[in-house]
Amino acid sequence: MNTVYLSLGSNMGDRERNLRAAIDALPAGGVKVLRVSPVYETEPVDYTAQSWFLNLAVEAETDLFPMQLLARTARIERTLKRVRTVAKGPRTIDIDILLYSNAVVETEKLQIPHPRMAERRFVLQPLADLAPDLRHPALQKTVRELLASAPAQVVRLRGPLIGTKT
Ligand code: PH2
Ligand code: MG
Ligand code: MG
Repeated sequence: MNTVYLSLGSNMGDRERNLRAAIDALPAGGVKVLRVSPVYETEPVDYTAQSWFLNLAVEAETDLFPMQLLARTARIERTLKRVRTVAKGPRTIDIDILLYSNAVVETEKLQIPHPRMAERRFVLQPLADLAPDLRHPALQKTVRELLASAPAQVVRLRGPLIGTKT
């Protein structure tokens, strides 16, 4: 079993419903959800001409290899009708793999730890709620330390995600 951390985001349609549907779809894909962070309403970064996101983090366990896990999360994204129009633009659901045990994966299709996680409060804040003392296997800093030095971004606590099956 490997412990994995995922970042989920939505800024189109019924955002909470999309997050809930993605979390509920994980177990059938071989991903056992252990804990879900609170939901945050977050200012868009990178591509800023888009609506605010709801973001959260998930702690899960899986026997899938990293590339298999990516295939499962991509399938859930497709099922939830994610359409890729603009890079880093609006989406019904985005599921990113942040960490996979202490693994470092460097392929063209998949990089773990997620290459931009250290700069993103919308990732680090919910992750810090679950695992503040977790150490980034490449940067050798804890999530709490990364959050303390991350660039400014508005990240507002909205509260727990209600109604997931897990
Ligand atoms: N995802 C992006 C780009 N920008 N901004 C916020 N606040 N939340 C996101 O999930 C997000 C983003 C690309 O995946
Ligand atoms: Mg993303
Ligand atoms: Mg993504």
